[in-house]
Amino acid sequence: MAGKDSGNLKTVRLWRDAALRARKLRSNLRQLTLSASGGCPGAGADQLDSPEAPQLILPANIGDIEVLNLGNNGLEEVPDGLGSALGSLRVLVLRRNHFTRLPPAVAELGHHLTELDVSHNRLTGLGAEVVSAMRELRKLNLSHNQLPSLPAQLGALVHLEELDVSFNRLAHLPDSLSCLHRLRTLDVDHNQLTAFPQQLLQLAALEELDVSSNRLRGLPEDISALRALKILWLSGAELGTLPIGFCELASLESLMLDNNGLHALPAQFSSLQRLKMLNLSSNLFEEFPAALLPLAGLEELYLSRNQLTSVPSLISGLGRLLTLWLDNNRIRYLPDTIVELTGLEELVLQGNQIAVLPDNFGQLSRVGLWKIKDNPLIQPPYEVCMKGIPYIAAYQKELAHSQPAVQPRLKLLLMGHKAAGKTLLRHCLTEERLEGNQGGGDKEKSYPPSPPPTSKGIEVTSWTADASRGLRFIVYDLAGDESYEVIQPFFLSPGALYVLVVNLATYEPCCFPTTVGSFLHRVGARVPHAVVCIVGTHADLCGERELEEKCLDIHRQISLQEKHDAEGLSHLAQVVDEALAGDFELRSASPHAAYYGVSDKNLRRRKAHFQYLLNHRLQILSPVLPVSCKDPRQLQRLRDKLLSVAEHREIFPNLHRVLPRSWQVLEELHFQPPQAQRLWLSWWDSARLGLQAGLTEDRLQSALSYLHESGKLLYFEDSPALKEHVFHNLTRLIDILNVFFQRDASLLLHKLLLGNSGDGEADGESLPLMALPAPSQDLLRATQLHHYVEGFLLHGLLPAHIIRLLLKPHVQAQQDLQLLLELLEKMGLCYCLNKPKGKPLNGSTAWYKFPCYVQNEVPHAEAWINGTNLAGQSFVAEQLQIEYSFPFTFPPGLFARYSVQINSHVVHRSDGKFQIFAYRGKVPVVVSYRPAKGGLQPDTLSIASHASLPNIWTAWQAITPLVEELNVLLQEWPGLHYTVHILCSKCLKRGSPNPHAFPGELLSQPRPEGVAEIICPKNGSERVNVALVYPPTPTVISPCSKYLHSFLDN
Ligand SMILES: Nc1nc2c(ncn2[C@@H]2O[C@H](COP(=O)(O)OP(=O)(O)OP(=O)(O)O)[C@@H](O)[C@H]2O)c(=O)[nH]1
Ligand SMILES: [Mg+2]
Repeated sequence: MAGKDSGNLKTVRLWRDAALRARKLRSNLRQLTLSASGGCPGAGADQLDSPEAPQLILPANIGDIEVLNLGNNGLEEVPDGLGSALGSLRVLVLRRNHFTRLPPAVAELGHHLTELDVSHNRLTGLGAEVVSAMRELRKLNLSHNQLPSLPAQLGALVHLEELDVSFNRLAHLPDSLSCLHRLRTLDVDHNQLTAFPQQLLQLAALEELDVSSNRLRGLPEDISALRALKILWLSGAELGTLPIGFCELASLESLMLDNNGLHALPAQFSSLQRLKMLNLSSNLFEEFPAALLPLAGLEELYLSRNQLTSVPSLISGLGRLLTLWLDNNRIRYLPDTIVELTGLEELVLQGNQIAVLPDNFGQLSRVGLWKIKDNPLIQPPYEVCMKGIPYIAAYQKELAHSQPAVQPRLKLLLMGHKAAGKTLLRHCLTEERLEGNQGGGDKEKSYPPSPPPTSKGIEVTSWTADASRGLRFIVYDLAGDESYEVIQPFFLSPGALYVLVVNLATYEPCCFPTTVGSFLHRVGARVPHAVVCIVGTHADLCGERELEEKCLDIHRQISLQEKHDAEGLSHLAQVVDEALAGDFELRSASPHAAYYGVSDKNLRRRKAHFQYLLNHRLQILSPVLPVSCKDPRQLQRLRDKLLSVAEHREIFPNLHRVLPRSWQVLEELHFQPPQAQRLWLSWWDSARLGLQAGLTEDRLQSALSYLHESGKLLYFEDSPALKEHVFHNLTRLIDILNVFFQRDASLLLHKLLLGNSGDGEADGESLPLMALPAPSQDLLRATQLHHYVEGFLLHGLLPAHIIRLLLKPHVQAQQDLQLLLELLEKMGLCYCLNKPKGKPLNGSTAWYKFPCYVQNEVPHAEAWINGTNLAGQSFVAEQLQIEYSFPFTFPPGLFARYSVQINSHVVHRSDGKFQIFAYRGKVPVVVSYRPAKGGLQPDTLSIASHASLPNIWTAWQAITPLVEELNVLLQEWPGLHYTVHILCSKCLKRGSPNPHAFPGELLSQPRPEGVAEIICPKNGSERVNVALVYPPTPTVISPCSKYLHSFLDN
């Protein structure tokens, strides 16, 4: 009984009950289980290497055995003497073998056999004689075979009580079946029936019937004859409608009707008063079927994947309901009475249009399974709803006792290419409305404002866009210069409005990828589902026609890109589907197939990820909005437009939410002295403020996520390294980041000279200067500092005392510097070159390396060359190489941050712009990044090592932590599509330019049992040792980001 949509707990329960029943029946019998000597039951018989079918020998003296299990042995014939040796046999289990027909020996056992299980074999026929011989049979399982028909003799087995012929190829059932008057259970699901078999209507004793997954296309009116029927499964049977006679099946307790194209139920359906479980999922109901409301005994109701828009208040009449699934409909609100269903244990509402939950949700305290994601929730806020009923209850209670405050505020990010006009646009938009700035912004209010001389990386300002409604934008202006690539992703958060700025004067269709396309890819990878609008500046420099054409071209190319990406993903999802359709054994035998050897579980994960990517596309608002910063009217139009987008309830539902007073107090407390001045607060500091505001720790998270999304502060709840910090002082954080990422020699020098001229010399770390006259001292000092600046810009190297000078205004004590450096390390921006792991530096100067500054193309490569032969001939050792490819976009700054992240795992490293050579222990590793070459080859990042075959585990040990570290970083990019492959060592050894790539999923799978080699389809099906493809122990699949996680859960 495995209908497509019936994969719920209840199926499992039913199965378990049946299994228990069967076991109980047999528990008093003498049993024997035999397996073939070479057989390895767990691995499946197909994998046996032996060309001959396995032989089983029956032990002597088994005449009194009553139950014989020969399952899972790869048998084609039963052991010799079976029929004569087993005079008392009653139960024979032959499942999961290779029988193509019923063994004739079974006929000899026929007169005493009561149960026979031949499921999961290759039966194509039964043999009329054998069937007729089994006169006493009570239970027969023939499921999962290839039977095209059943013999008429089956009808002679008049004692038969249970018959399972599911998963065969039956187009008809024999007429004689109607003689099985004792039949209680019949499984005919997953066959090729084209109508409901009339003969079944004679089976008056039938209690359980499964006809799912046959194309029945309707039921006969006289189905009412099956009066004893308690369990009826009709999933995926293309019924379309139900006849009125159906409603006379008065004994029905469980009914599966999912996936049948049903629009409505007959009014008489309400007479099925014994019904406890009803599955109507995946049908076409637009209205909640009223005929269900009188079914007071109903305990489980599934209405997932229909088109319901509302739920009637009378649902509270279903007072025994334990399970209610209403996911993936179009429900806009729930009736207040739903909270009267206090017995509910499962409530599934995800994928609807619910914005507000009824009050008193806390009454549903028994709900353990609660799914609400993918609803435009406003009240309570999404974060609260996701956490579960107790949180909703607490929130609602608090709301009832406090005065709610409305604070519409939206984070607005300006992004785009260098000199696109973001900063001027920000000035012009916020001009006269400037409400004192929040971040490192400047103070000009005059028009025309002159933009700052050098772009400042990231600037944050607050803009009261509509004073009458109190609507405020927190504007993040992200400079387009590449130097900032490594830090900007920290500022891209969900729930914001992204404004992509394009200079229309210089725009040409050929520069779409660099000025628009790549930005969209990045935002989509970091914040899937983000809302983006495109603003074209410099309109004053374009003719009317030119303006129109360019805007249209951008619009067109965006659609093309979007279509191309979505099609690509759908295709990839389809490949996974196809792989899933074949079974694992088949997959493991097809080296050419895309998912060679990948487990079903891994494939389902993959599929879920593709589905997530497809369902969470950017929301790009069209058309392109042209504007000239010189024209106040156009600027006003743009302001109005941005306001109307922000105010749009469906686009930004959160803007309209009513917030609890405590959240507001929490926010105010963060920005009050003394904590306001601190660079960041620890999570505990924040929690203490939360307590002051009346927020207990468990509810703090929701409030902080809200403040993060609305742009007020930064709080990285998903980052293991950063979630202990709350960055409320954005101005200072950005100032500090800008110090390191502005890449401007004169600015750096200026800062150093300023820093050095102060009282910094008092401590021992300042520059050691000899006793020289003052002017020469100055000169020498300047030269030395210049030298440091050069080293920094070329190699990314800085000693701690110079960093201290650079950070002078932010650093009072040595301890401050230490904390700051730790923060930069946690952010993955730099690492300490010479600090031994976990030990302090004894007096010597600590040197820091900022990998994003590394310029040299080729690092010192001794480590790697040791393994190879310089003449370019083959490697002495075996190579392991894991390759990540990024077909759409490579996350900006990823390589630099990864360089930092791996530092705790490696020693003796040597860094190049695109490659790092290092050792893990004594084993060499190399990490290399290969940027995309045009559109043809994707960006790749690979991690490699080598060792001799017997020692290959050392190479795995070297690369596994690096792989896991990369997986952690990639979680910051939930919308990113990338693939992982294990390159074939044999191909690498041969120096093949195009080595075969095994699916990366194998990294998280155990090595297949009993298999020593797997096949590389390149180079004439060469055999590769499994140890070169599967790690010794499977890598832990990194916990996916919370977004995908909840998606997978559902
Ligand atoms: N004529 C005209 N000039 C503009 C317009 N918008 C911006 N500019 C000019 O374009 C140049 C670049 O503008 P910015 O605002 O600094 O560009 P940006 O996008 O902030 O650049 P980065 O910060 O480097 O990424 C400046 O000289 C602006 O004065 C416009 O609408 N019309
Ligand atoms: Mg700028």
